[in-house]
Amino acid sequence: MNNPVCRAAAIHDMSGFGRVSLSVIIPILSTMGVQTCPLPTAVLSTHTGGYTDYSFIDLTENMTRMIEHWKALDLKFDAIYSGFLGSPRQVDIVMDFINDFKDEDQLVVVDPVMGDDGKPYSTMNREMMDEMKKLVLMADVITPNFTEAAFLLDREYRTEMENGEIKEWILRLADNGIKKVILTSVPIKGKKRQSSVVAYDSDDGRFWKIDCDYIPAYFPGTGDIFSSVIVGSLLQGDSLPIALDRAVQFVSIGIRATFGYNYPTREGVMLERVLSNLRGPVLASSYEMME
Ligand code: PXL
Repeated sequence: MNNPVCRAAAIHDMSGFGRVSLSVIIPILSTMGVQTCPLPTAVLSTHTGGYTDYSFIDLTENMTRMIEHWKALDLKFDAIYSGFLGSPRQVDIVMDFINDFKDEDQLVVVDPVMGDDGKPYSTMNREMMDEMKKLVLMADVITPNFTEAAFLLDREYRTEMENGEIKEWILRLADNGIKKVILTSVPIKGKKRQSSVVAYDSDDGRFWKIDCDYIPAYFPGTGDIFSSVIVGSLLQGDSLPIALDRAVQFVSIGIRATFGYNYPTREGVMLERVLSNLRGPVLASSYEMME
């Protein structure tokens, strides 16, 4: 691939208010020097967490028309990155998209957005979860949170995990050829309020871990922020543990910048205040190898 500026197809919804999905993915990837081409799955007035009565326009038919045009233009993508999908048919469309736009040295990242905190999002159902299980198998990198990992593996959500159990879950997820599995919000045994990010690279069999700060608030969109920093970082050639460091630090800076205000958490983190941090080097790295 030789796009002078890395180019990513971003297949996500556009929620007009509340900073999630394309509203955070586009600015993050642009700041990291990646041309981001949105293929919107749906347009919502707000995201679905913390708001009710949101408007929702399904864009499935428009997706197929956009894809036909992109094929006619013979577009090449250095990365394909998918997230929130609105229907099983959309999952099929994304699988076809990955097949049709497959290219050498391309990065396919699937964030299997399905739920958080042990619960599915309101638009999720069993059929969608089954479709997501198929889609993740086409990815080089997946970034489920712990809740989504439980759904993908058909396992009970847990509030404490030992290192050996975490590794077993991740290896099970990596079966069938997924090269890198990045698991977020992993509950740690004995540390009730803390969570970790744990990642596995099947190329060298190594596990990486970063323990995350605890802040007593939940901000929607942090999964999208995390995954888009991972995409930008891997595209710029960072190693997996450095990509983790960048993503964890950026989410943490975003949350800290927001938490100090008395601000409605459902509006997401104040990305506008912290975006410029993405331009700097990783200063204090905190990853560990997990034995
Ligand atoms: O950040 C995940 C996400 C994306 N898109 C929509 C959502 C959510 C989480 O609530 O509702 C529409």
